[in-house]
Amino acid sequence: MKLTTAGESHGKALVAIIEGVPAHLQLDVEAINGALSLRQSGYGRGARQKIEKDVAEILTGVRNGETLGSPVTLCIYNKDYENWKSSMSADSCDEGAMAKKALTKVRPGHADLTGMLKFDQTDARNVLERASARETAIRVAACEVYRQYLSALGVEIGGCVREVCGIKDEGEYTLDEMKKVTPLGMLDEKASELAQKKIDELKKAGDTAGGVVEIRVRGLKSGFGNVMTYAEKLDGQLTAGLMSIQAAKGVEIGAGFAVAKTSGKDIHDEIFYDEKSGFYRNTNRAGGIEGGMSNGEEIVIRVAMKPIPTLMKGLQTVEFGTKEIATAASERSDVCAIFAFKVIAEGVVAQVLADAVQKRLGGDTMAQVKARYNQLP
Ligand code: EPS
Repeated sequence: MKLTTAGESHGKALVAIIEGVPAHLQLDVEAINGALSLRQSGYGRGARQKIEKDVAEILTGVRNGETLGSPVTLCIYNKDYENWKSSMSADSCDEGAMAKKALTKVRPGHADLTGMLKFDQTDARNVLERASARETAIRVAACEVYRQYLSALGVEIGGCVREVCGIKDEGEYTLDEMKKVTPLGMLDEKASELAQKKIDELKKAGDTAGGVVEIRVRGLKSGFGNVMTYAEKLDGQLTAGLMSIQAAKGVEIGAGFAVAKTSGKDIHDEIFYDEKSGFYRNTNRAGGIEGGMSNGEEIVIRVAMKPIPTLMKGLQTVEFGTKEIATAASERSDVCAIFAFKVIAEGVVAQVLADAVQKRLGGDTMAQVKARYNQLP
């Protein structure tokens, strides 16, 4: 299933096309819009979310609530476009309005400078409009289609926030507990309170915060992904998918970097068998993936998000035209978008796994996919 997204942050709309969705997947549009409103929420979000109320419109590929097997097109109209028409219109922009919105004091950590050099631009707006995490609105909508595909097979995804700017939640939680919605996505109340205070302090200082999210998947049978070809390894695909999220800087699967701190005896999950459960393990340090394939245990992934690079109190930089020392541009920004990051990461995990399932099983209809899935051990 191939996903393409398009759209500028302050352009008319964001669009996604998904090819290869089997026919007869019942699409729950309310759930798509529920995921969109979750993505807009969370402590530390900025003023743009007060303007937008993201709602997805299905343009193609669905009839009477069911997919047809044709490309599915989703669209979210940007309400803010009304305020940006004169500088963002596809045909005739006003030169003065474009100059007013131009960004040349390139932001460290953002795509501004490298993008301008790559695409031969003198205004970073021509890069940042696409680099912006606004793109994740339509990605979340599209990923909800993949999530509903997995859900039809009994595969569930949940997540929580594990860290914000050094404040950690190290509690042990089940996937069901992770479904609880909290202000910051952190489940430990004390840690969440501390993190919210930290966000308030950073806001006052014109600064931003990142964090770590944990994503879990329950119910995926073993054998998805492929040990035989490096490109099809499931951990590789998950990592690539998650690293494509704006601001992602690191991915750990299972014990992750901790594997380097101990010996093989303490890190590998011993294998057991009984008649009722078949093969099983009592530990899951592999995070549900061995040899690049799902092993039937819960998939456990952590992703690190860097602090958003648009700081209200800008860092030192160079003005693109004059090459003089400057303070980086400070556009309206979120202080911390870790809750949104969690929602997006869950969606991306759904996308990668649904793709792996469809690739292995094939099928033109959901009935065929389900029958093939149910036959697997
Ligand atoms: C975002 C919308 C953007 C930013 C943010 C994510 O809106 P605007 O640029 O109009 O304020 O709030 O994007 C960034 C953090 C960024 O660096 O571009 C959204 O809808 O998620």
